[in-house]
Amino acid sequence: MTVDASRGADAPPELVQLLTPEGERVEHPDYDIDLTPEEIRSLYRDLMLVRRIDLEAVALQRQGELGIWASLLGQEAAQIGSGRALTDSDMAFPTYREHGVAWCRDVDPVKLLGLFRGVNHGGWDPQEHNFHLYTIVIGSQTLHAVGYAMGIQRDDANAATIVYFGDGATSQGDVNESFIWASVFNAPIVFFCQNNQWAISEPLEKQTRIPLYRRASGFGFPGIRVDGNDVFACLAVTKKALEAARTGQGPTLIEAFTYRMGAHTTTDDPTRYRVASELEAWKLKDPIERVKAYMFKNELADQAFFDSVDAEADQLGADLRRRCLAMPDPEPLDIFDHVYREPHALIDQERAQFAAYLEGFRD
Ligand SMILES: Cc1ncc(C[n+]2csc(CCOP(=O)(O)OP(=O)(O)O)c2C)c(N)n1
Ligand SMILES: [Mg+2]
Repeated sequence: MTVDASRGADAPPELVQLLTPEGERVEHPDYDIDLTPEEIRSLYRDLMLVRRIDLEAVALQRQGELGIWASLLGQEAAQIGSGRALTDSDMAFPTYREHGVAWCRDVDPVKLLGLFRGVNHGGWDPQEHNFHLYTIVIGSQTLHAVGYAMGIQRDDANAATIVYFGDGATSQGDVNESFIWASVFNAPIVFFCQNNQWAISEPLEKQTRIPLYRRASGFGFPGIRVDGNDVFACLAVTKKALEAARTGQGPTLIEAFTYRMGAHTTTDDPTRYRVASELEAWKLKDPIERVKAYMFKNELADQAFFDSVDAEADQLGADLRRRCLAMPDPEPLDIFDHVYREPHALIDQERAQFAAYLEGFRD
């Protein structure tokens, strides 16, 4: 029997793209989007500002002001496109890299820095922003998100849940279990996998033999691969998947095909495990450059606009730095606060023990 390589698991992967790396607009029969010049300028501004937040954070870490930082460099379009697809009542569950989504949920970027500076445990109220705290334990947030989605399903809320995770996370049991629960309960959730090609030093080939988006069919829901460096396509695809979730059509897996242009975190040195030419090839697919090229070609903005965004980014970076350095160190005993919602006898005992220990340092 011969295998038809154009079908099934061997078929070449499809990719939804609305804007080429050269900045040419392309049509797609299922995922078109009509954006006004103002909306496009706004997306460009978002992309530029989150890249600046990220650059400033990397610099702060290098100068010893943050303990660690996980850069989003290269993943701006995946995050802004999906983040801007959310409505206020939708709920997002991030990993530790979703600074662009945090921006879309109106989380003050200095609050992200607090966690990486070690002065708080994630200093925003998830309910206020409909943006959960960062999760470091790979993939565990997918279970939290499915539970949340099943909750809003039972509340009959007109809302959806989106959960972010990486290519490496797809090998975790938690992620696979969450796919099963979401599928059989038809939960209103979008699984947004940013396939940035690497899980620290492990390449994608060590996670999967088939394109990740195709995994969804084995669980019984649709999967789609989108150009993760194309903000228009990420916006269009995520909007449609969220709407499907809100209208009772259940989960979707979106694989945003992108690239981690920086190190895994500031503790990592990617030159030890990947070749420089790979990064050079992806630089040509930069998520911001293509929007800029498209805007130039179609005269959607003049030089004064681009200059004003650069100036705003400069100001944001400087302001972030100043506010980061001004963050007070926490009181050591604060670590016992907010462990539980209510007072708890064991925590009270541990706090008292630690207070006595600290007393031992006084002269
Ligand atoms: C359960 C668990 N195992 C291992 C780790 C260590 N770890 C931190 S990040 C990471 C790689 C994650 O890769 P991926 O899911 O592709 O996300 P990315 O960092 O590329 O965004 C690993 C293994 C962890 N944090 N949690
Ligand atoms: Mg990855």
